[in-house]
Amino acid sequence: MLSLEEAKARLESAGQSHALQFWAELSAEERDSLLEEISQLEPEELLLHCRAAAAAVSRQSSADGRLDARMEPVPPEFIGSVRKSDKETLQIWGDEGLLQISQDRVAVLLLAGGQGTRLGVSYPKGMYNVGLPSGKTLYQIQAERIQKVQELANLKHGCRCTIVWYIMTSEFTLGPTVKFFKDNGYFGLSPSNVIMFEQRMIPAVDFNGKIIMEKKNKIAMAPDGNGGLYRALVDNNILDDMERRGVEYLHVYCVDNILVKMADPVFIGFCVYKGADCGAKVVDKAYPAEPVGVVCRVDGLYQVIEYSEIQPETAELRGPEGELLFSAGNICNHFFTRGFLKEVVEKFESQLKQHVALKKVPFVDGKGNLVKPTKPNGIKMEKFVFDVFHFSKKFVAFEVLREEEFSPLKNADGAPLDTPTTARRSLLAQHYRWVLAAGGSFLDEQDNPITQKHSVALNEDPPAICEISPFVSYFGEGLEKLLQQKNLNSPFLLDENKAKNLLQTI
Ligand code: UD2
Repeated sequence: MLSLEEAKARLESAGQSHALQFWAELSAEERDSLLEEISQLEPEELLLHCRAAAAAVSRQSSADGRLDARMEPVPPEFIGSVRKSDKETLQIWGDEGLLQISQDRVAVLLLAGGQGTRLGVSYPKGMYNVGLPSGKTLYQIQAERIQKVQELANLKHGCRCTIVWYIMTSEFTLGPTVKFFKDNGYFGLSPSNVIMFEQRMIPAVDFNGKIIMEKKNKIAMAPDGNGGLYRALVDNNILDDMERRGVEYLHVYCVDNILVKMADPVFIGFCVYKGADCGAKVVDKAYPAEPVGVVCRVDGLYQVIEYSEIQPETAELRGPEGELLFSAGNICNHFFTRGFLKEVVEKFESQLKQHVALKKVPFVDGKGNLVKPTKPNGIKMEKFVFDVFHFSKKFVAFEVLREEEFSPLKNADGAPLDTPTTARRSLLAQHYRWVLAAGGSFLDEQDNPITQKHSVALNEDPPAICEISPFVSYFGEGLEKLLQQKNLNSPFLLDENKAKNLLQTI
């Protein structure tokens, strides 16, 4: 930790001496925590960061406009698609993925350093329970899906494989995430295969390039965006760990999509089959302002333009059939080879774009009073995980079905979309469809048949409530032998025990 003199010198060289203005009023403990925080700011970077933040605000709007003019949609023939591929092709990709998994060459990496501000909970989003009959949280569902894919690969290839789960957290989420996993016995996974690490934090800066103090002894810090991944990989020797374990392919995903297919064999297989070093799952965008980035090309290179940065007129552009021109919606599910990641961290990380977000950041004024601003007063700089796509030598996009793969939890209930209710409904609707496809049907509590509905709208409750544990089925497979011609009383929870009982009755 720096001494007071060293801290003063460091701050002064970056034009940030005000961070110590309340020093005389602080207790010994408060002084230590402030010095600790200042010690973690690298002097050169601090100066550049504050200057860049102030300069970025004025540049921002004009630069984005220029980018829009250079955007082109991804030609359809460059997008692999679940919808447009026949069963045999999907099977070939899925088999390839399971083969790679069986050889321990696939790992998953969860981006879980975000603060979940929109959802408004004080704990990490992965700990959220959306009110499923089982009461499972997002973390538990994900942990169980990992175990199920491992089992599918083991059964097919007679092995005992491991999918390592890397989890990127931040100062906000590390402590509670570690505790949650420990308290829940890592949901059946071996702790040595669940590797949590922390991304860096950076200071919020006001419009004059001065770091914002949120308390007299505390700088307002925020995680450096999900593109902080690449630095965090280096800081925490994650690529070495992957190499040591023989992991060649990484499926990176965001925490809040209740339908996420962990280490999806079809996606992994597709990317491997195509010889890709980098890939992204996309869904057809639902409406122009949907908060997902669009995968497109800029100057011939693949890129994602984030929803916060695309001009509304561009997002609304339509093709000849009335379809959205920029329709390849990013769902934050990415494929990377270890070789590509190595190249990124060695050669390109420092070139990653800094995105600017103007935010209302609470601060202490010159008299030490806490002020909660009513309009944006601060700049947060963030890197985005997809900003490495244009360094790829072979990029692929893979279009998946929204109802099977994408239902994010972003907002608290009461908002129209992406809430706990919509997430719960999507999962229950998916499992309802799986039961019908397997030849099962539903009865109500009085044993009256429930009329079947073969298509359930995205934001609608299915006619019957049914939840299937990931331990029983990963993507709807294996249900026929259990459920064909069975009448199930809604609500129906199909866990491992019930599946065993059903097998015994056949
Ligand atoms: C993300 C995508 C967007 C779209 C959407 C789909 C980015 C930059 N944008 O937007 O294009 O795919 O998801 O749901 O990827 N995170 C960290 N560290 C941080 C900030 C975020 O790990 O410093 C994690 C966060 O915990 C979450 C993921 O990154 O798992 C996405 O973050 P978000 O929910 O803030 O992103 P959103 O919805 O703006």
